[in-house]
Amino acid sequence: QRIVVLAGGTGGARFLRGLKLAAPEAEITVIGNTGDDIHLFGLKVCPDLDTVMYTLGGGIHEEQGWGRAEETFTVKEELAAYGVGPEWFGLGDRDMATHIVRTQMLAAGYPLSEVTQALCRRWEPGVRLLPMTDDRVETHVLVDDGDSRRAVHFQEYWVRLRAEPTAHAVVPVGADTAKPAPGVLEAIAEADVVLFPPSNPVVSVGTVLAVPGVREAIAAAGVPVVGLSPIVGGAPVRGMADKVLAAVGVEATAAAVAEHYGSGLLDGWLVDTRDADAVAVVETHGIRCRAVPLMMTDPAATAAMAREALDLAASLA
Ligand code: GDP
Ligand code: FO1
Ligand code: CA
Repeated sequence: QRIVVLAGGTGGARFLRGLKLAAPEAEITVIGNTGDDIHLFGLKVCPDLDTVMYTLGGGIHEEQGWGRAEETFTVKEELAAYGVGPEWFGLGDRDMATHIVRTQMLAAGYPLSEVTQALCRRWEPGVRLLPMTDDRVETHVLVDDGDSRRAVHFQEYWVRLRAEPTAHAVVPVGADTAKPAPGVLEAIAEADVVLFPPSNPVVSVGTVLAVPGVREAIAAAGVPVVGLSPIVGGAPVRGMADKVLAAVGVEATAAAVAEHYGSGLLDGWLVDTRDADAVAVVETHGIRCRAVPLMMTDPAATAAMAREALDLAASLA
């Protein structure tokens, strides 16, 4: 079975760990969000690709959900002593080695997709990890700033500003002219099922879908597309997805997110048991829906979620 998953960072990576347990024989291709990418200290940082790679490869900081386990911050402290920031982004020493290898390979002319493959030779994530594009895409957020508005990089909005200023728009800058990375459209065309993990619908899955051709390839594949809600009980399980949903005019409910994806894209949707009332609402939009436990408390619970998603897909095939 060939499974394609459009993934962000923590939510996507944790789901993938469960999916690998649920479908050990499957060939899993992950199309990773690169809209969160940022250049810092001359280094190219790809938070969501790294989160997937470290989580599946056993190097992740488990509680935090991003960055390396047993991380230290000596380089960051030394940079700060020179007055060199940003001080608000925690780039650790171990993690930095990844960014150095990546930046060096990019400077030598390798595309991000090949660099990612090279990094994965160390981590062996057990999935094929593809960046959505080799082209530069950077998500920016339009926020209130006193009496005016300004655009800030997504990481500045999310990490420095903690998503506190009202967001009016989320723009994946560069997406409109980006090309899908090699293998992306092929993987979708050959897929038996496409899954949207409980990743951020706007800045993770939404950004992957903003790459021209991806949405069309999913529709053209003619295979079941099933998603899992990152919103449980009217709020994100972790993080501030409600803020970016508001910026695109979507309510932070499991049903509203399904409607946002739409029946043109989505065939099936899983909501948490405490959102069972949403099932009927989602089905009125032409999307098959089931209520099952959606808390990724441990790999076994997450594997059960993945099984439910694959079952729903099989019933729609
Ligand atoms: P990020 O790039 O690190 O923000 O990660 P993703 O975009 O992949 O996923 C973020 C989303 O994961 C958040 O909106 C959370 O609500 C969701 N999430 C995290 N843990 C869980 C969980 O246990 N269950 C569900 N249903 N969603 C979760
Ligand atoms: N998230 C934070 O909230 N604070 C940080 O200092 C931070 C550093 C960081 C470094 C490398 C990396 O791969 C991820 C990092 N993240 C950090 C997580 C990440 O940038 C975002 O939380 C997600 O991309 C949100 O979607
Ligand atoms: Ca992210």
